Amino acid sequence: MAATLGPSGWWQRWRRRLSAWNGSRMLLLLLLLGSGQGPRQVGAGQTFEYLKREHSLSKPYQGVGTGSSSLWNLMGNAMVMTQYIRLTPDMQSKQGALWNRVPCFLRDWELQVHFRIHGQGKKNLHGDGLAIWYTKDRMQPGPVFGNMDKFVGLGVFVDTYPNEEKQQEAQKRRYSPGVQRVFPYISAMVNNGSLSYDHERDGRPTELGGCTAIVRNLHYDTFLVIRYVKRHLTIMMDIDGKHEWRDCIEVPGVRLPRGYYFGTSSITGDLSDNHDVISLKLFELTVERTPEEEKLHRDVFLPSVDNMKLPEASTQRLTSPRL
Ligand SMILES: [Ca+2]
Repeated sequence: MAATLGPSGWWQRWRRRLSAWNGSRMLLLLLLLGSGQGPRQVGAGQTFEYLKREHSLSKPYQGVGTGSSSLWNLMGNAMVMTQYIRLTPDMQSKQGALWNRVPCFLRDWELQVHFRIHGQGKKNLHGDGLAIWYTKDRMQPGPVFGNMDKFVGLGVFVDTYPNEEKQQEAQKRRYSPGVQRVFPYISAMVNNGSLSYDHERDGRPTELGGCTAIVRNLHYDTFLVIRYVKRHLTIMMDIDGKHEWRDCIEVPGVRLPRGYYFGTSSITGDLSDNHDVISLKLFELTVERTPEEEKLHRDVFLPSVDNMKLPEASTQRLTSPRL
């Protein structure tokens, strides 16, 4: 389902901006470390970024806790350490999550995730990975990387264990060329509450796009960026230690309601890993819209993707409470 973009003007500006980033990643990091004071203009375009503290998380994690005054709430086995938040330790059958308490009403945003996945397990003997969420519900434990199934919103998965591939192997089946995915693998899914995430197939039936991301046991920092601008979802990663963003997923026509929650979660089963989140930084992006775009980009009440039919949500509660 992955799609590429036409050469629209704003996208060209984004591309230019990205290449500018590649050359000045250290500067960017320095800016980020000291940012939060007003807007930061990137490049010569019209785009401004504002760090939104109420949706961001960084050391020393003072806003994390269980109380109602905390900006971020922990769940399950998640633990606050001095240098990171550990969603799960490298032990079997653990699950943990971290949820922002403040709903996000921004139209255009970018979430930068600094994370680390590491453990004792050798190749393909580790799991299961972590997920990043922008969803209607929060703090709902379940089977999808520690979060509920049939979620409503966006899920981005950093899946470290190839369940489907292992099953195929056990049945002595081979993939046809071009079908096999190499793990760890990043994929994205948009759900209106009607779809189940198929864990046995690593989400293949519902993925919007994906890419291989060798992210385990690395000695340098690994980052993921989820950008949502003008209904265009872009996911990039910086996992090679080169301070460069690499494209992973691009999907136009993604309609996400406002007022959802950001979160991250992880689960281990028979196999395990340490799944650590070092920081989550949410930027408001200000972009210009033409009057036509303003009309087109009206608020929606259920997540959907253009040209992709999702089954109707089984629960009408999402839009109209049943009397
Ligand atoms: Ca998997």
